[in-house]
Amino acid sequence: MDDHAQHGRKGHVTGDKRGAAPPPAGADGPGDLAQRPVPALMPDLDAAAIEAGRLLFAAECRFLWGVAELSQLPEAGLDEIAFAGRSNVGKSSLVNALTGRRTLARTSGTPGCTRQLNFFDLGERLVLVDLPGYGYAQESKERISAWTALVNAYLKGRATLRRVCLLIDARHGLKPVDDGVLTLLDGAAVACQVVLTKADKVSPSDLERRRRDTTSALARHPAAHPEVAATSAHDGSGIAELRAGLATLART
Ligand SMILES: Nc1nc2c(ncn2[C@@H]2O[C@H](COP(=O)(O)OP(=O)(O)OP(=O)(O)O)[C@@H](O)[C@H]2O)c(=O)[nH]1
Ligand SMILES: [Mg+2]
Repeated sequence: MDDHAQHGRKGHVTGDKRGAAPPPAGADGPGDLAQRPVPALMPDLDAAAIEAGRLLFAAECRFLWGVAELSQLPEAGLDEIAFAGRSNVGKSSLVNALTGRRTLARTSGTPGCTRQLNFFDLGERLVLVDLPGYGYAQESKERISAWTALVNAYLKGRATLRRVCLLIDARHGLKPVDDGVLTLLDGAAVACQVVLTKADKVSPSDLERRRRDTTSALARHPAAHPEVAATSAHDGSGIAELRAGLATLART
């Protein structure tokens, strides 16, 4: 069965899983939902947009810098897309899935895996930034507030930051800390795309309900793109569509 038939949307390209990274060892277990298709994301994307996204993310992607303090932030160059969200939501896994690499960004089932801002050059057209997570409770208060301050300062003050992908676990939805990030991005006028992660862990109807609820909540946030994406780094759902959306930001 091809992807068009799977998703029942003739004429639209959806859910192309080619190139998505295989799930890393230790991924949250998919249960019996892993193999079923996730409903189409951004169904109006045409084949040319999907292909542009595929091509961009098939380019070489290399680690540039790891930044643990604001003073170490390198001079801004290419436009940047940052991946933000609560600890363990799947930021590093999404960077790996988008770039089709298994171990580009380090992932772990233990929250607090990413401890610095990791910058990756994508084909000299765009920079991807994998951020430390918000709210890792097992760390000391000092470390949490230092990470939060670093991430917030980066999000508010980076001239080349074109878009923030704010990741939300599809099982849990928006939390107060996410709302705080959205408010910060509103204030800084930084465009934000909300991405539901771990879509393989919820049923299609729950995913749609979560998408609707999240979309309604975003109406209060002018910086947020009104359309909510949904992805699974585990089975590749929504990855091709997100690549296509992000490719519109890349240097040509
Ligand atoms: N089932 C499933 N598990 C996922 C998915 N994405 C990530 N995971 C798992 O969730 C856990 C956390 O993933 P990470 O990518 O390390 O999360 P993170 O947001 O980068 O975490 P921090 O760096 O600690 O903030 C790992 O066990 C991943 O394998 C997904 O789409 N589906
Ligand atoms: Mg991480």
